[in-house]
Amino acid sequence: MKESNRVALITGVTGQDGSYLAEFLLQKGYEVHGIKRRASLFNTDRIDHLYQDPHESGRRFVLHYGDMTDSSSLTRIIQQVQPDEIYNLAAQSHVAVSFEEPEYTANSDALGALRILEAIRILGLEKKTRFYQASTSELYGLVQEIPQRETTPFYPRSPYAVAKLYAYWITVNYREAYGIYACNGILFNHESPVRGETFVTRKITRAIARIKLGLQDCLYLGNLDAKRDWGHAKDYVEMQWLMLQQDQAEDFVIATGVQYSVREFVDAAAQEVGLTITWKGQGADEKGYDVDGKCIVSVDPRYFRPTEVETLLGDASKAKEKLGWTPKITFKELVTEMMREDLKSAERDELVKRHGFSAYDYHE
Ligand code: NDP
Ligand code: GDR
Repeated sequence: MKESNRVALITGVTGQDGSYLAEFLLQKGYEVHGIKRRASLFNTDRIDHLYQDPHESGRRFVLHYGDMTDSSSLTRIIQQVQPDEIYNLAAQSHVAVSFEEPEYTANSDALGALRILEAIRILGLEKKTRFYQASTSELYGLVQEIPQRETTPFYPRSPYAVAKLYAYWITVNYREAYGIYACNGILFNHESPVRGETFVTRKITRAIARIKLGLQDCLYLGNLDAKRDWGHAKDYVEMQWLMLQQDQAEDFVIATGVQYSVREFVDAAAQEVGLTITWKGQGADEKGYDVDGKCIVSVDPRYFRPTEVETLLGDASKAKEKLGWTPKITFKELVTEMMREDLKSAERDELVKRHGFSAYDYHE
């Protein structure tokens, strides 16, 4: 079927990946439907540039209210949209928050995937609708093999990862039991300038920009030794699409094959704005100082997790061989882009402050 005749449905369209994927599919000519949940304030910043007025005819981008915890909304939307492809990206996606809200995380991340697969089955769309599940390198948790590939055993280390383990297996089960084209993308960490502000990379680039401009004194972080395989979200959403275009549904690891520690990410971000950090102390007492001896980074144990994932490194050879996929954006380019965008917004805040307005006045 021509791409211009295809209809895609994205859950989590207001999130980082949802916004990149919606843009990508619209460029391919898809009609794109997205599910957003009700919030008391607008939460569509990442997709506002894609908005199309509902009063205009021939709309290619349509939003629907729904929630991963509410079967009735999900089934209704799927029935109405009759999608050729569903990308299930919606999730309570913060690992640390999952320790605070384990039941909600299970409901949205584990049962949410089941609700969509059941809707496909109940509506008789098994042969029509292809399903992508946003699985995660967090499944490897306490790693059993380095690097991690599709055959590496799972050992989840958080309520988030355990919920995603259920979603992974229910996707495999519905593929085998009902012949649904359903697959898991086991994606390693991927970031961008629109990454949520509480994930470590964005927290770092935002804070370094603000420290550079005198808007903030210190960046407080948790485990600086954690190592991650960080890629760019833009590269990774292309892979999500590719996975649904094959003859047979399969699961794939998506990663860069290179890892850095959180500390190294801080150093890379600081270098972008000409700051050099000297690290002193260890564990909960570690601090980072600028050339004037001012403490600008400090460990705060409140950001330690009850069980941590210390190291993740992916092997995406299968994706390379079978799909011809390799990431295009390097770690250095990722950090440069994130820093550039966060510097721009810090400069705006600094300008407002310099002219005597508080952020509160400004928003009024
Ligand atoms: P984000 O946190 O940026 O986006 C999550 C999206 O899910 C948001 O649109 C959010 O809505 C929505 N959402 C959360 N709960 C619900 C709910 N109950 N009902 C409906 N929508 C909901 O995540 P990313 O874009 O970074 O990640 C996308 C997916 O990929 C997630 O499932 C994540 O777990 C997974 N993943 C992410 C990786 C990464 O490194 N980014 C790596 C591997 C997997 P709202 O905007 O209203 O909050
Ligand atoms: P992660 O991402 O848990 O890998 O999950 P996050 O950026 O939150 O943490 C990465 C590592 O950094 C350490 N860390 C901190 N993390 C945060 N958030 N805040 C801090 O202050 C801090 N200090 C140190 C963490 O302990 C961790 O080791 C992300 C999410 O996008 C998931 O949805 C996704 O499935 C996985 O990536 C792959």
